[in-house]
Amino acid sequence: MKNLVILISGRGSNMEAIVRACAHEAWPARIAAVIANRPDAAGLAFAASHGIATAVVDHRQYPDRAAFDAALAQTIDGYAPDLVVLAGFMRVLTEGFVTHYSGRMLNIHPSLLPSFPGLKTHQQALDAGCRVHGATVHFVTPTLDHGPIVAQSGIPVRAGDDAAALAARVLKTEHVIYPRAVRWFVEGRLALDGGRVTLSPPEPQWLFLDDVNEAQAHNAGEGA
Ligand code: NHR
Ligand code: GAR
Repeated sequence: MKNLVILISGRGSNMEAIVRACAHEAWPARIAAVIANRPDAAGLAFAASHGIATAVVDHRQYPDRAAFDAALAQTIDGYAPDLVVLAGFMRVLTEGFVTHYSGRMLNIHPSLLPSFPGLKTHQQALDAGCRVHGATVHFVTPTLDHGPIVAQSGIPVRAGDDAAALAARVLKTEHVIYPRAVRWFVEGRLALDGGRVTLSPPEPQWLFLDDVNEAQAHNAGEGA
């Protein structure tokens, strides 16, 4: 049984997708805690209502990033995690913190890395005239949004899309690839080799949500 600790900053829909998949697919894992850096993070209520321990480490209560990260690590380590999952977590983490969780911390970033690290990724993709956009699950390394890639999802960019439309379409794919990637970790199927990830036994580490798939989902009554 592996212990997972999930860090959120807001809505927590990726956390929710992971909690549901863990329960429905009976992973050999438990969500030991959901921790937020904001007391008003909406996802905390979902976690609490599912009987999951919650905690808040408010970054505004600490003089600097190092002090915040030390307090956060102490709270996380109280739950003895095998894996730390960043799910819409919005604070950049110090090198010391990241090193402590080396090889056992995942993030989902809303772009096709290595394009568009950082913030406002959907607007960045529009401004660059991208025709394909997406999301990336990666191991967290000290360099922001640069860690080894575990899974990626793609979506088409359509005429008339704005950042909100792209964010919504990408988010649907995040809810598929992130639980899948966390499950691979839980099952002990991920190995790190020279900055690259191998999955064994292999299966596709990508998802493309194109018009055909969306039409099929819609016809099946699952469309938004
Ligand atoms: N920390 C390290 N060291 N490495 C990574 O790869 C990290 C990380 C911390 C968070 C998530 C990341 C994303 O997926 C993540 C990956 C926040 C910012 C940011 O600039 C950037 C990237 C990510 C998360 N945050 C501002 C800050 O000053 C605050 C923004 C806000 O509060 O809204 O920390 O995109
Ligand atoms: C997701 O799209 C995630 O990829 C992104 O924020 C959203 C969080 O949604 N993450 C970042 O931008 C990290 N900087 P959620 O709280 O509903 O999971």
